[in-house]
Amino acid sequence: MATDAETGEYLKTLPPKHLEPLWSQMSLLVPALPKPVAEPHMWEYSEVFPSLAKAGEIVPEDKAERRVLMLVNPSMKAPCTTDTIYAGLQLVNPGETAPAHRHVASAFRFIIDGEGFTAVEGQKLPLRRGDVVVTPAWRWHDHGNESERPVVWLDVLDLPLFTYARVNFAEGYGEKRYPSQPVEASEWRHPWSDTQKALDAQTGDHAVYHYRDVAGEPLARTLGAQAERIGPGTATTATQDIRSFVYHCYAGQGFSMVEAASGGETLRLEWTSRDTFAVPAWSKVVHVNSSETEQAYLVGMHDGPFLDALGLRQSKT
Ligand code: 1HN
Repeated sequence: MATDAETGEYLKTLPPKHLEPLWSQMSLLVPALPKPVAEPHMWEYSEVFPSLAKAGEIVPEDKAERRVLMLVNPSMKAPCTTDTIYAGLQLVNPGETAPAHRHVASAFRFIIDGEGFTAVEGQKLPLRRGDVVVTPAWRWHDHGNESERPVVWLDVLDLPLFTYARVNFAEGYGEKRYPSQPVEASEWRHPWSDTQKALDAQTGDHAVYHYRDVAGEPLARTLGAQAERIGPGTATTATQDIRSFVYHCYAGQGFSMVEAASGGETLRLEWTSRDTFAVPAWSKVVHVNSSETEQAYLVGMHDGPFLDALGLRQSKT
């Protein structure tokens, strides 16, 4: 056996060779539990919207390719809302255009207020409250607003994945708009009325609807979306999932009890219509509808397809 002094001398010889011992870091690299950096966090719309509206006044169209406030997890840096998911709130004023571009990252949009349009690869789709509209990877897209009021939506992208695989890049289209034709029904547009119908058709106090594309697959190769209905005065059963979620409340009033993977205090995140919150991987979660009379509707964007593609989806049981 070497003495401590000998081991110390030996360890000093490693860094100049760009070597490090695994044995002193093994439990960090292979922890006993999933170890997201993100923490549970709530962005109340009543707090975010005034800042976004201000950006709508002081940040002109030509100074922001996209006028977005990013929802940055308190334990992380932009673009992380969770370890794998980026979310932001975007505002387009009447008459403005968010110019055409395309990129490797995939985007979902959940429309919060107002009415606008997004043109995805030539399909000019309406953006109406509650709709989920998908911009698949590498499709031309621009946004606009032909109404009299600002349109606001939640953007959800797989951007944090590109902090590891640095292969996201974008191309601008030369002109503000990519040529498009108005379309109501599209494989990329999921109107709220269809979602609510599917949720209300399910019996029981907790209904889950998984958004699917025309091939029956999740909406992106990296990200998926689900909507949930929680009956008046009821709570969901506790889940603990390796997926992380960005949740958005479409309607209702309630709270989510979120215990982080690392344990510790359980956070109570109060939500109402238009609020958005982050649920990191492996959190224990219960959603509670605190209204005795109204249904609550949540939409959860998650990284399930990414985890599944890599064979990483595990549960402890
Ligand atoms: C993007 O292209 C949009 O097209 C929104 O509306 C948010 C965040 C980061 C990178 C690209 C959009 C984005 C984005």
